[in-house]
Amino acid sequence: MRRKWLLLGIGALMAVLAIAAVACGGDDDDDDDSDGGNGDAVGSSVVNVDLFEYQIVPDLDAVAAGSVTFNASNVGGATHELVIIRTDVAPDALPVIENHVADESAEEIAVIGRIEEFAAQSDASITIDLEAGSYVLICNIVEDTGTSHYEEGMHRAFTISE
Ligand SMILES: [Cu+2]
Repeated sequence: MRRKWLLLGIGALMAVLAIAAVACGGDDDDDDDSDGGNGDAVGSSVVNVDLFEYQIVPDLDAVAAGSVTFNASNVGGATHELVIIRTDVAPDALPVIENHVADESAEEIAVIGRIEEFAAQSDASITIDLEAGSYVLICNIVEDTGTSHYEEGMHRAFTISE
């Protein structure tokens, strides 16, 4: 009998600790809010992106505004890059000049970040602050043969929410 009461007591203690842990978690959130909306309260997200011929496949299509890390894996057989563009234009309708997306000169798109060309079967990453809005992820490589990775399909819509 005594052992049973001891177990009940431990169970009750565990329940109290669990409630206390939840309550403390809530307090932490309140503290963050009271910081006055500085950088601490902004989210940070990680997006894993596979690139291959000829697709860009992120594991998430939308994350919250704030610091975003893109961990890119080139799982294909050719060199690729990852360009993060802010635009309201549809992913497959970006302005193109000589098979490239006109990433530097077109007014309707803004290049926010870029992982420069990286080799097949290698990884690369970038961390950037992104505001809420519509984005497109592309690879803008055009091979000597004229093959445009963008025109072959390496574009993907991506959303940053509030
Ligand atoms: Cu590519």
